[in-house]
Amino acid sequence: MSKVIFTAALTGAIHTPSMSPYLPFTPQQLIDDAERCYNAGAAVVHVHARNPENGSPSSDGAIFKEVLSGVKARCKVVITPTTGGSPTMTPEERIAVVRALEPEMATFNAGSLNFALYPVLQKYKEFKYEWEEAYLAGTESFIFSNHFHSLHVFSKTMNEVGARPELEIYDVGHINNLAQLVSEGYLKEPLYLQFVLGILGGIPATTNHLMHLINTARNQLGDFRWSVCAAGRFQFPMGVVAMLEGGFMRVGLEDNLYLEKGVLAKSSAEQIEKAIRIGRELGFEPATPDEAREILQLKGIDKVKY
Ligand code: KMH
Ligand code: ZN
Repeated sequence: MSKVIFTAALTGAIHTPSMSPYLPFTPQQLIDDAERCYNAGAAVVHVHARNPENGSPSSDGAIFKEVLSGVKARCKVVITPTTGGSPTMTPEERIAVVRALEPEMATFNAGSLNFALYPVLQKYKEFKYEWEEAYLAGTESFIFSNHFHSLHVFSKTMNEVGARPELEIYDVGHINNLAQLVSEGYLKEPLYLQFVLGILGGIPATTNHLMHLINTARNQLGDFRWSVCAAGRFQFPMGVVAMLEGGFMRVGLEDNLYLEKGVLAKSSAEQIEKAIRIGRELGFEPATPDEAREILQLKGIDKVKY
C-alpha cells in the first residue's frame, strides 16, 4: 500500500477559545502542538496565526514567523500556513505570509462560497472574550471571497516563491476553477487538492459527494494528489473513505474539536494518533515529512524564509 500523508490543522479560524480549553492559540502552544503532531506521525501541519492575548484570528507576520521558525527549530515537519485567514482579513493580508516567509506549501482557496459559522451560537452561549460572539454572528452575512483576480494574484505569488498551493476545494465548481487556472498557466500539474467537506455553504460531507468530487477532478484535471478535510463529526469517517480511495487525510482542532462523540480532543496530536491507528488497521502507513516532500514535489525546508 502507498504511504498516506497525514496533516494536522492545529487551530484555524473557525473555532473560538471558549469552545474548547484545548484549542491552541499562543505561539508557544502552536509550536508545542506541532511537535506533538510530528511525533505522532503527522507529515504536515497547517497553521493559522492568532492573537496570543485573546485568541482572535491574526494575519500578523511576526506571529507567523515566530510560530513557523519555532516549529522548524523543533522538527522538520512540512508547515502549510493559511492564506484563507479569517472573515475579517483582506486578500492582501491573507497572502502576506507567503511573500514574507516563502513556505514550502500554503493553502489556496479555489473559489468563493458562503462560509457560515453562526449556527454554533445555538450551542455556545457564554464567551470568555468579547470578540467571539460577534465574530461568529457576523458569518451570517459573510461570503468567503476567492474571485479569479485573487486566484491569479495568489497563484502568481506562490509560483514566484516556489510555494506549492494546497488547493482547497469546497464544492464541485471549484474544480472547474482550477481547470481554468491550469489552462491559463497559473497552476502547474501535478496539483495537490484538499477536498474540504461539511462547511455550511460548501459541499456536504457524504461519501457520494466525495466520490463526485474525485470523479470530477479525474475528468477535469490531469495528474493530481489529493487529501480530505472534513468538518466536525465527519472528520474520521470521510478520512477513511479518502484512504480507501487512494487519498490522504487531514485532521486537527481547526476542523473538529472532538476525539469521539462528546469527548473533546486534548490536542490535534490525539486525532493524528487515532487517524494513523485506523489507517494502520486498514494497511496504510504514514508518510514521513520527507516522503511527503517527494510525493508533493516540495522545494525543501532549506529554501524557506523562516
Ligand atoms: N478551515 C478549513 C475549512 C485555509 O486555511 O486556507 C479550510 C482551510 C483553508 O484550512
Ligand atoms: Zn485553515
